[in-house]
Amino acid sequence: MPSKLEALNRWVDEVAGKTRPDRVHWCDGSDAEYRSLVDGMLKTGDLIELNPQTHPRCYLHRSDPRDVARVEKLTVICTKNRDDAGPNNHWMDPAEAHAKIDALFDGCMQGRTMYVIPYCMGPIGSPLSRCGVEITDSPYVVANMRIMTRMGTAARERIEREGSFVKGLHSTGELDPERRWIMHFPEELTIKSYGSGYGGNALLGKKCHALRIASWQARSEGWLAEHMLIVGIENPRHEIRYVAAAFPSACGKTNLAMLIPPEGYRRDGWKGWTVGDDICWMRPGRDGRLYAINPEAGFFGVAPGTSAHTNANALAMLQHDTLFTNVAVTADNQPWWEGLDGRKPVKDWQGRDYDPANGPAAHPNSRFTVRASQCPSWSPEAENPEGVPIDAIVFGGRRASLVPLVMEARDWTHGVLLGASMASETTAAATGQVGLIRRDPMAMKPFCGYNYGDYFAHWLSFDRPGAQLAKVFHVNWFRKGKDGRFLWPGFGDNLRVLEWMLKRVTGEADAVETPIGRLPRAEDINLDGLELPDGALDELLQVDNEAWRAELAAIGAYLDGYGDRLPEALRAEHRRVADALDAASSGAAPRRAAAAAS
Ligand code: GTP
Ligand code: SPV
Ligand code: MN
Repeated sequence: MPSKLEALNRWVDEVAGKTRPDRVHWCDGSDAEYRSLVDGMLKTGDLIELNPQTHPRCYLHRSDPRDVARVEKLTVICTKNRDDAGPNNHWMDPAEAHAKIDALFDGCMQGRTMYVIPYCMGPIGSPLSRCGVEITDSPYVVANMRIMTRMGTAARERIEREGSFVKGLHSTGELDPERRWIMHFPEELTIKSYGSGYGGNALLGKKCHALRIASWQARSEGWLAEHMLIVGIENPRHEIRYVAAAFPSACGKTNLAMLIPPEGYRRDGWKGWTVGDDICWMRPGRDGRLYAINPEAGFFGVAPGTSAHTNANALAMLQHDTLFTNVAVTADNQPWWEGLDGRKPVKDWQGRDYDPANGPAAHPNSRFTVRASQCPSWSPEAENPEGVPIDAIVFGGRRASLVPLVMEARDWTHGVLLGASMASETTAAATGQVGLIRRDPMAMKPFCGYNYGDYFAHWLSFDRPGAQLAKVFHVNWFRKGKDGRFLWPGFGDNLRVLEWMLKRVTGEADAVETPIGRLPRAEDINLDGLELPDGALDELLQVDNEAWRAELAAIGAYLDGYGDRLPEALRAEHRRVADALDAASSGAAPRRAAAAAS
């Protein structure tokens, strides 16, 4: 059924004229529609039913093996002025980009159904939410969008009321990596994606809209669109404080968002409440605090490493009504991945008989798609149209050395520098080599839709009279010892670090001032019930001045790459930290005894 909004109908007609599908289907988001999509995909083999006794209504999708992750080198930002996209993005002139991708869209939906998906990112009634329409020829994309967003009639009605929406056009094309583009036109609120059926390349509401386009809009409208989880931490006094944390892809957001407190903590009444696991939209409220919503309605999470031990909440929600992509299967047709348990898979992610010589059974970037409400720790506040107040912002990366378990920024400006200085090992979430350290400010390197210099300035701008900003921290769960093993147990035990952070927020914990930030003393982290190897915590909290001087030099060189667009205040903050390190090394400045910071 076409829409009451002429502009929407016109665009749909125009796209249909170009792509020439056999049929056009307007999605209503109903259960019956989802059922019929699944039935169709079971017939074509796009989906395989998993064991209905152990995993009712769970299905497996096997991607083309050349299409299993985001492709950053084919992801482009098309702005009139190249500098507006910045050195952090691949750029293409908008006219050239349209011409290139429109040639691929020409007639590409012949013989197929074209689906029109109106969706809302965020609660339908929230002023912070934003809507879009994705047109796609992939029923797999429609099924995923149904789980990941508020999709269908209610979204279409909001779009008709507002009269505007982000346009997203997608076709799986031939899945030929040589004929693939993920293009963004922020000035036109338009996305065009061709040649990939995979997650972030194809579910346009997610990274394309909710981060790349939204970050652009957020800048002009005074809010933030971030690659962050949102979690509520309830303490024994039944106070819930919300934390937003930015870690790069496959660096622990889903796991922290669903954290289960260690046993002793549980006994004392601590609890984690999941609000979001990937994207956070945040803006100052009338009281000056930052309020955040999760624009998504589902999780598209990393399967490998998910187990009853690491993330029991996730495992519980994956027992029914879940789509699995590129996992392995056991002899009795249950989904399986590395790290799940000791069973042996029989088929790998490509459907071959499992042979360890072929590599892991599940693809390292295999994923599950599941409705957020299936998560046992799902927070009722996730539906709050006003969002939740954020008390702590956390940045973190995957760093085998140097970066301590946790540190606190002295103030907002220093916090922005901590975010801008982030670096992390690359992971399987994007194509390319895994394990290389690269700069990934605020975990937004692949997702910031504009020049990072302007983005840092936008972050700094939130520090203004009347603002009641969150405290900013930096963490590293991935520090390794000499034996190559993680020094910190991670997962639920990360609450021990969050407890210190939240007690810093309420003024109940001490910190030690160092040139790079404020750190807890070893005794400030509660280790009750935890066996850490001798000296591990000291190593985790150690600051190596000489190595940090080299790091600051590298950070400075990186930031200089943004030239004139880099805000002077950030440059000055970098100089302040570098000078403090120099002074500490030369002994020129009187060394502060481990003085408690305010
Ligand atoms: P995206 O969905 O790609 O944005 O990733 P994410 O940040 O949500 O990552 P996720 O929580 O799915 O974690 C990715 C991988 O890191 C999984 O294999 C986890 O098991 C592992 N991981 C998560 N948290 C921790 C932790 O605290 N310590 C260790 N050692 N590994 C972790
Ligand atoms: C990520 O890569 O950060 C993801 C998965 O969350 S995707 O949706 O593919 O971007
Ligand atoms: Mn992500």
